[in-house]
Amino acid sequence: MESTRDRLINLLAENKDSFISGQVLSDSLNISRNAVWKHMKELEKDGYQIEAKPRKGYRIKKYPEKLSSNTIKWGLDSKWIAKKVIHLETVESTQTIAHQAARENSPHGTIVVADEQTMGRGRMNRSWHSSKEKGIWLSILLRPEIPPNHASQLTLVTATVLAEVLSKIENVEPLIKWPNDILLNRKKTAGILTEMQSEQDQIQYILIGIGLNVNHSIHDLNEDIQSKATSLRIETEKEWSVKDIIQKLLIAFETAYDAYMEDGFAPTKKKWENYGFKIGENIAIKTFNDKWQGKFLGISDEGALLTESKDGTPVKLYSAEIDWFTEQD
Ligand code: BTX
Repeated sequence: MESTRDRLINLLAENKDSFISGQVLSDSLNISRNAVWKHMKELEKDGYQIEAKPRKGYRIKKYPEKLSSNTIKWGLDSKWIAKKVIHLETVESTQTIAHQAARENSPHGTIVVADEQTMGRGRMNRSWHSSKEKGIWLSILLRPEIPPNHASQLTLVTATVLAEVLSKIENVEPLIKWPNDILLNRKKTAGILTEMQSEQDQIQYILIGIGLNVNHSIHDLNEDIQSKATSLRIETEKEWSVKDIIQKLLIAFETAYDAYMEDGFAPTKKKWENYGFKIGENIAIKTFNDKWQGKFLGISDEGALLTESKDGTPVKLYSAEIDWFTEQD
């Protein structure tokens, strides 16, 4: 059940540019006009700017910066993403909450956002540091009708979206380290974790987990990652609105996802390659039984890493250890 406060915010949000009279609000919410007025005072205390005009009524002028389901939805002109927003202050991992939401039939496009994660997850059981209100810790629930072996393409779609959104910021030049780390000045600022629940040939759901360091100072980054991680604030020397970036990401993601469903992976491949870290340069490759150096050629039509084999012919690698940071001859 939605609280009266949430219903009040929704009513005001639906009439974004006009006023709603106290009487209409009181009738719709079944509370007294005095109670409406009291709710408005509470909203102001929480950082909402309310404009009240005699004989006209109320309107929200500005939302608070603080994340909540309401502030994320406010002004978010989306078709299907984030129609359901689950916002929590502290969670172990937004992925865990999103799995639960998926099992409870939450719709395609549901998002889970937290201010802080105490056990944020990276790939292969690694951990992801997610300090309070410093970054974006977000999971997107998708129910795509694609074969399960195409799921990793959605990770590359997401990496491209992150790079595109960040590249719009002045003096920020993101690169994607294959498959999906976002680097600024060769340091990791975002990571993506894709988890899938599927049957043999059918996806039940996919969770795309995005972690993006936004307002961390160097001291807010854990010691073990200080030399290889960064944040938008460290790179631009400015604080950023986490809420605005979430909204930009969601809209860009929705557009990119729809385009992927419509046109397949080819357009994403091209975009991804625009941002590919070390494309055209030599990298050191280690597979389970071999080691060599070859030029990084790009990604294949399915999203595999395309490099030169020992004899110089192109080869696709689906998993390999790459030495990205040591300069090769
Ligand atoms: P990954 O396995 O590519 O990266 C994990 C590695 O990155 C760690 O071992 C560590 O070296 C480094 N690292 C950890 N935290 C950070 C950080 N804040 N910034 C830069 N480097 C870091 C990448 O995994 C996938 C991360 C997804 C995180 C999101 S947050 C929302 C969702 N919920 C959740 O639990 N995970 C995802």
